[in-house]
Amino acid sequence: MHRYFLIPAIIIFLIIFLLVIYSQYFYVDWKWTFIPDNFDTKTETYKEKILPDICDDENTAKIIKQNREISNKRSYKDRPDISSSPTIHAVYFLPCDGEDRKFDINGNIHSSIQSINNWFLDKTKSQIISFDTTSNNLIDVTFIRVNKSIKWFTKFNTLENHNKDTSSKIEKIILSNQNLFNNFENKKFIIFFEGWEKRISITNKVCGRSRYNGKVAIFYTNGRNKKLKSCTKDNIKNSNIEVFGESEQTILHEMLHTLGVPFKCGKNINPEESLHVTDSDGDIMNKVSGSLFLDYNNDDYYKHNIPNCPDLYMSKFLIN
Ligand SMILES: [Ca+2]
Ligand SMILES: [Ca+2]
Ligand SMILES: [Zn+2]
Repeated sequence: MHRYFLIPAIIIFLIIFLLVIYSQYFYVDWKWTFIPDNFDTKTETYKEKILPDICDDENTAKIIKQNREISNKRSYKDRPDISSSPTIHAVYFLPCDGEDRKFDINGNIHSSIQSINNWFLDKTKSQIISFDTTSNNLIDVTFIRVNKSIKWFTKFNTLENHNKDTSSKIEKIILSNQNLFNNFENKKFIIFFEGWEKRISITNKVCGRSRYNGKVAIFYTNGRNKKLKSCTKDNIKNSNIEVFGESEQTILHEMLHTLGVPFKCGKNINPEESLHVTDSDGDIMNKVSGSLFLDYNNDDYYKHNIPNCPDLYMSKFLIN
């Protein structure tokens, strides 16, 4: 080949090669196709986001009440309990700058939890999860808004260790406000947080979080911007009682983790992290939260007949 052709060809090849390297490794943002909420598409500039006065990211976390959010259907603390037996209590939890989508009073949380128990009864034939309810049989949801912004909940700081992620911050606020709840020792919590989990990597999309055998499970009801309202396709906003959708699968999966499910003594526990079962990806406790089975083959956590191994069937948080 003639060298007057070869030299430009090599140069062009090198330029393309460098551009590809640059876009892959240095300018990662190009992978995001969505437009941030505060981006003005007309002027093509970022509007500075002004935080409401109630926000205070500097001082200690506090629960705040605003007159305009008060409604006689809404409760800022746990309503009187019907019994003192163990229950899971629901909380609608908002950062100071989160939009109030009224999930606590418009029936969204209630119907989501109803559909979880419909599914649970269908799988067990005899049991449901014991939720804290009101005297007229609605899910008792507590409304909590805190003085911390979504930025505070999700800020990335390399100096912060893993314990300071979004979910740990939420958990800490719940645990340090025990006075809001009756019968606290016998309760676990499902939090519907109007925000999202801090992203650890580009591939990591967290829809729910919980502490194994802990007190608090969290479901993230919002996304980074308007086009990405939730990390699940069927945000609870559109749910109805008949649908056991992706959101409900995540919510149930996280709540079961707080009940210690799956147990380490199960037959098909993932040996790497021992938090999920591996025998079927249709299993609710598979790492992808399936929707078909509550313990596929009954050999891990429900009615498994393994000697000296706990069984969800015997949990105090279930009602026969
Ligand atoms: Ca209650
Ligand atoms: Ca199984
Ligand atoms: Zn899990």
